[in-house]
Amino acid sequence: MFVIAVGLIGVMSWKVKSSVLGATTNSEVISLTTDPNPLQPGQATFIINVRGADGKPVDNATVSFDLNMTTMNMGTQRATATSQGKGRYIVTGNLSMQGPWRVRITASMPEGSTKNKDFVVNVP
Ligand SMILES: [Cu+2]
Repeated sequence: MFVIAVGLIGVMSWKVKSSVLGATTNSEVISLTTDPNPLQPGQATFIINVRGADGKPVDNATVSFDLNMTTMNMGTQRATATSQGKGRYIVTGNLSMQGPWRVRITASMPEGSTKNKDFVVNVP
């Protein structure tokens, strides 16, 4: 429970900073941070953390994302994230203009399930 509480606080504080909206759809946890943060137009690194229902990092998931604006079709960017260990995956994308972008994360978990989570990040 301690780990889960810390995770929620982290997500909430980051949400305030970056105007990110995300909905948890299951007990597993997919969380997202960006570099830079706050974002700016151009290349960005998306840092995805994947944990199982037990709160432990999941390293051998297959994590992919697709990226597009919420307000217009800019062409969907798709890529597979690279595992860095400790449940951390990174992938880059091009936020080519200011405004709201939808980041859809798909994680194929080692036990066979697939988890999806959408985030909206704002490029100010
Ligand atoms: Cu646009």
